[in-house]
Amino acid sequence: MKITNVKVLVTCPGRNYVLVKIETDEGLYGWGDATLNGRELAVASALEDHIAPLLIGRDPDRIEDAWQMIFRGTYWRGGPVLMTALAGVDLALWDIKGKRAGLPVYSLLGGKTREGALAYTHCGGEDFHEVEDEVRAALARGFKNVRVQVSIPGNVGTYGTAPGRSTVMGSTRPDMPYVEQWEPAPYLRTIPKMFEHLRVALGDEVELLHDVHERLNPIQASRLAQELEPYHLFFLEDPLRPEHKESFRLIRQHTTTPIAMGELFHSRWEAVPLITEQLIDFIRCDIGHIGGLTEARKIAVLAETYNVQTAWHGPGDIAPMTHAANVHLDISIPNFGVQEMVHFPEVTQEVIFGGPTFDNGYMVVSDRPGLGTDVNEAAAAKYPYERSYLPMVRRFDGSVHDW
Ligand code: CS2
Ligand code: MG
Repeated sequence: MKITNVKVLVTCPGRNYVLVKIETDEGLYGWGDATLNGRELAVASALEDHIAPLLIGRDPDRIEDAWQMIFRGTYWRGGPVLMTALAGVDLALWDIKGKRAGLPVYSLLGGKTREGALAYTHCGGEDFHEVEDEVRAALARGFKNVRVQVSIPGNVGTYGTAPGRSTVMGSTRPDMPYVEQWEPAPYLRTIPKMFEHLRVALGDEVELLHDVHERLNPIQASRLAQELEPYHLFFLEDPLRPEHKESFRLIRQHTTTPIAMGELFHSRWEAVPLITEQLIDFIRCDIGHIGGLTEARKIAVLAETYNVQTAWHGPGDIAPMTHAANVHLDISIPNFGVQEMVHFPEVTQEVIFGGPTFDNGYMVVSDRPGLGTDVNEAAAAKYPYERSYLPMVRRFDGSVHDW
């Protein structure tokens, strides 16, 4: 079997996605996801202009060799754009391999270790009562784990809650980044109070998670993690930016709150110290930005060796193929922890269908060969790319902060 064509499809059914279709001379094809929020066209160009020509004529069965060739075959390797492009190719090749074998990808990865992947969903609100109501609604839908985020008094727009279109320092145009205003002090005062409210209102059984979204400095993150200990979080996510791996030691010295990190990693070497020094409890790489299933399963094995569990990134700005890859890997490894999920809107499912489904707190994938997802290319053509950016954040004094 030979690869005959690599098609890159940029479509915007609800939000922009970059999809990769690898076609073969025997009629089999595979779809991958190469979506990088806010820099979609950079990835599309990396694929169309640089990577696709290297794949034509190759045997699609040789996934590891293709991975090594694409990753190591460029002198300046890695980074989010190139690793997202590589992930798109990798997922498409695993999709083909499954179709060729007549097996779902989880079977190729060693078969089921569990029936489904315990899922968590996002609950956000303007105040504690609104968050509580969202958690109750999520529990009623069958979730047992929920991530909770709340607006911060005085801040404009807070990650995980209604976006704040600050007109103070940014544009309100839909095709330009809106600017949020954020200060750490009110955030650090508010979050422990939110968990106090939720534990009193909901009890101890519901598993609560929180995403700091990399906005704190090491001592602030250590203080927050310590103050949250009484509320027994399932995990506290992304307390620091990935550039500060050594500072996770400070957090560890101050708390037993479980720590999760990894969605911003674009290389397994970023994960190594946090795993081998057991500075984290959950590794949360984004399979669509770390280089695909071929790379993620190597990280899962390293994590297993150090008793670290997986919690792959599962946001709304990666396509259902990556969510499917998450679950195929989740249900074929021994050290699965939890799986972030989102419900895709109808308009997205019109274009990209066959993704994982939700069943009473767990995500499941079909037994269809490959990843199980497919794309309606005619429908995709109805939704052309629309430039959009992730938000930006500035402090009240106008200085840039991390979103
Ligand atoms: C978040 C993401 O889901 C999460 O854990 O960190 O929603 C993240 O903000 C986006 O994927 C950024 O593009
Ligand atoms: Mg996150």
